[in-house]
Amino acid sequence: MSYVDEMIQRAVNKNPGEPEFHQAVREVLDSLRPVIDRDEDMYRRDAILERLTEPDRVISFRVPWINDKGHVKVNRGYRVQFSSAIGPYKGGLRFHPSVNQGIVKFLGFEQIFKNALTGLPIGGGKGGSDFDPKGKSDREVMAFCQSFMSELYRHIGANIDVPAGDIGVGGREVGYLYGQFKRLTGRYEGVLTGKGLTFGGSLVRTEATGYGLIYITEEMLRDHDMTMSGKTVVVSGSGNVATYAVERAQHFGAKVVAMSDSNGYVYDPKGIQVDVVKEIKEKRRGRIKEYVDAVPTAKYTEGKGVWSIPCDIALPCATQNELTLDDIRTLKDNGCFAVAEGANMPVTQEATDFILENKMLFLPGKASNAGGVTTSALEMTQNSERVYWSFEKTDSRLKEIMVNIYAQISTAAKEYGVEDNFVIGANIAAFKKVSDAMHSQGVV
Ligand code: NDP
Ligand code: 2IT
Repeated sequence: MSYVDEMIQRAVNKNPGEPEFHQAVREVLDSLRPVIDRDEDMYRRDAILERLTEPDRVISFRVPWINDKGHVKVNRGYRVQFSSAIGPYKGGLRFHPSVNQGIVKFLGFEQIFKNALTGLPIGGGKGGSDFDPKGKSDREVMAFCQSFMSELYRHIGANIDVPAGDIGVGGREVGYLYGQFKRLTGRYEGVLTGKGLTFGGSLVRTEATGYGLIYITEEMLRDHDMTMSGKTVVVSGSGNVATYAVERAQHFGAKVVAMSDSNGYVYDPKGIQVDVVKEIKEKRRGRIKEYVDAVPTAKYTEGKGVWSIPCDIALPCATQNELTLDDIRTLKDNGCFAVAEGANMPVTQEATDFILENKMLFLPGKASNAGGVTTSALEMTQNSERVYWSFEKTDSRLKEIMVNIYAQISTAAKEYGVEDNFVIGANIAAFKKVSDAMHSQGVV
């Protein structure tokens, strides 16, 4: 059996009950065949793939907190510190009832490669909890965050591990987490990113993932003699990534006609009004169906059908495995020619294979959603310098880095004879950096 096949099998055998982690490992390792096969003996001898697929450490802990009725609740918290080959662990925290160890490991594993593509010195990590912030009062969310940090604080630090937001974790949660870290340690340091603008946060971090997604998508289109202008776009999700992807796509002249949440989707043929979405989601913490109260000409439909709406470009920005083989067949039949992942691994393996076989354009999340962590790293830079950068400076650095990521993944794809296969391009370009650092640092 080839080294790659052995290692895929090993990841499955050693991590039972973690299908998302298996999926992420399989996708990355499959792409690396052209690199590994050239020098299999060396990679085997140094056990590069065994070390790459085994996290530095997995931390799991009890999070007890008291709800508004005075009852004690217990959730489980995680932090997976996956790889520090190229910098301190960096990656978000996800609060969602579906969170388990396998999901945090898949996200931490992806983060290693994403962070390498940014060209900034950050390793890969991820964390979170099965806590559901939906329907909780601010006080309950604060109680949970304080308890979560009461364990997490001993494992993180500005030069050790720097968490940030992800699903269910935004400015409010990062603020509570930061306050508790400071209280426990007495240290005012850039230990979290996505902080409020009055206490060390960076301009553009809120917009960064969605904006970055559009910058790299535009760059891919430009490279294929097209532009976003005049294209019809469908975006799934209506959270942080989705909202700012819509905002930037519209800025570039696209018409975004649909958004969704886990209950259903809205179709607005005149173009989504992003201010209405912000009002519902950011201020009221409401549901996307409320959109039609403000825009009666739009239509709300219960259920998962957002991909049935015809578009040129699909931007999945909600969660993993939300866009299936059936969805991509429908999208293609309706004229869709490009998909760029705003979420982490939103397109299933079968749907990705279909996309590549049918020569549709496809940007994998580890490249296309790297704008968030990029701007987090720029926040770390500003914290170290003890300064704030302007919106324009931060946004132009973000854009520059997204364009550079496209150049790296497109060059790597060409170099290995698979032009326009950005899945292989991204995995190879990132792996080369990480494995080079691993070789140089010896057996650790
Ligand atoms: P938010 O919590 O702000 O929004 C998540 C959105 O996705 C909501 O609309 C939510 O709907 C929907 N969603 C979540 N889980 C499900 C589910 N199981 N089924 C259907 N819909 C779901 O999160 P973000 O926008 O921050 O994150 C979205 C994706 O982008 C995630 O994959 C995340 O890992 C990724 N990402 C985020 C970055 C960031 O900077 N925030 C950076 C890079 C990637 P509902 O409200 O109904 O739950
Ligand atoms: O998936 C991701 O890249 C994020 N949730 C952002 C991580 C970060 O550290 O900003």
